[in-house]
Amino acid sequence: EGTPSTGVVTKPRARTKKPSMYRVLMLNDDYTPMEFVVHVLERFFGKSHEDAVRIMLHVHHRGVGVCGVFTYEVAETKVNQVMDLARQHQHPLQCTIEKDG
Ligand code: TYC
Repeated sequence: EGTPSTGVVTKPRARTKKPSMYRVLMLNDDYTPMEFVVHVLERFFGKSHEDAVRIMLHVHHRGVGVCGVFTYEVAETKVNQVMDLARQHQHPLQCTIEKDG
């Protein structure tokens, strides 16, 4: 009667939950040069030149766009890197974080 024993013992996996993910959003403004935004997307978000141009134009036309999705600490670091470089160049470029999902 019952399931025949195989002698194989399986250990229940300790439950691990996936970390919450966060979108880094880029906001449009009237002053930051398009080439600067493209450079930021290539340098800090690892985008190809073609993808960087596409995202920049999306933001330019729609007002906001997603640069990438990261864990909170990584997203925060990216935002700080973008804002620091923008400040150094005296561009008003703004970047924010929002929870994914
Ligand atoms: N609107 C800017 C311009 O016309 C370009 C721009 C694109 C600025 C994306 C910010 O996140 C941005 N020079």
